[in-house]
Amino acid sequence: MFTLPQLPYTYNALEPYLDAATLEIHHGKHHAAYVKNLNDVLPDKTNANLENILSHLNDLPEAIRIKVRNFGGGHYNHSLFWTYMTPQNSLPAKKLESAITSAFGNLDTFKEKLTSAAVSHFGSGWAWLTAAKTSLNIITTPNQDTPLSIGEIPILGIDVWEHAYYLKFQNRRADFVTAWWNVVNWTEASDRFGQL
Ligand code: MN3
Repeated sequence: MFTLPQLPYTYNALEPYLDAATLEIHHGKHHAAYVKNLNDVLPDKTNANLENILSHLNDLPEAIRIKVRNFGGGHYNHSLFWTYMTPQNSLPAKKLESAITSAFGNLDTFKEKLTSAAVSHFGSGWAWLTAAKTSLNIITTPNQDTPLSIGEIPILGIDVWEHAYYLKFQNRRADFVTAWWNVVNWTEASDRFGQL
């Protein structure tokens, strides 16, 4: 059984940047539905390694491949997304900051580039900072596709589906992304990068 992880903070913890109503529906309804649907598709996968499954989607039977890609990806991406945010102030650790500086010039330029990728991504999807072999990349993925399925490791990412922001920001995705930077959990991103 795949299970909905608890948020590492309360629904109102990211106010005023991200509102409690959106977070509650996003986690308690949208993410919960991905978990339920994934369990319907893969009912016997006790202790299944989702990262491994999503990294090798082509090994799955064709009849369930797209469902696992969507529901499994939805579960995986959202599980990451909650940890990418925090009400606490945080800064990138030295190793991540150096890698960002050498890949993008400096932290502000990186933030501009990830923002631009997130805002210009057409339709539903995600914008990511990923690691692939020796490089850091900014990518976007459509729908619930994960960086894993193209061989990249997610370090930080933002959900740009309308359900992530519409209640508070309506069509203003750029304002949502700007607000999101205030709650980014740099400690988490640094830990993930540090483990590579
Ligand atoms: Mn979402």
